[in-house]
Amino acid sequence: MQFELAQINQITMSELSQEEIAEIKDHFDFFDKDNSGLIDIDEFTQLLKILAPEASQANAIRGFATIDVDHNEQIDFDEFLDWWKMNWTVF
Ligand SMILES: [Ca+2]
Ligand SMILES: [Ca+2]
Repeated sequence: MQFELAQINQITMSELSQEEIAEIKDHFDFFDKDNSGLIDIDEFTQLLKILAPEASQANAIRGFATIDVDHNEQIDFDEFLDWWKMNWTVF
């Protein structure tokens, strides 16, 4: 079962279906509390508390900087999608 799961993850990483993208967009919209279409550091800190309760504020700041590839201090959906495909592994 472990092996099958790993295979599924690999497929997900290379190619997402429309359904998967829609599902990730739902997560993105959920965390985008002010519906700005972007996730800022405050929203990201809230997100991290749910996904990784043990993460510290320093983790949140470092993680945010890693995900925010273009350094505009906002996470857009493309950046979020790339991060999600890596299974949130940036910390
Ligand atoms: Ca927002
Ligand atoms: Ca950005």
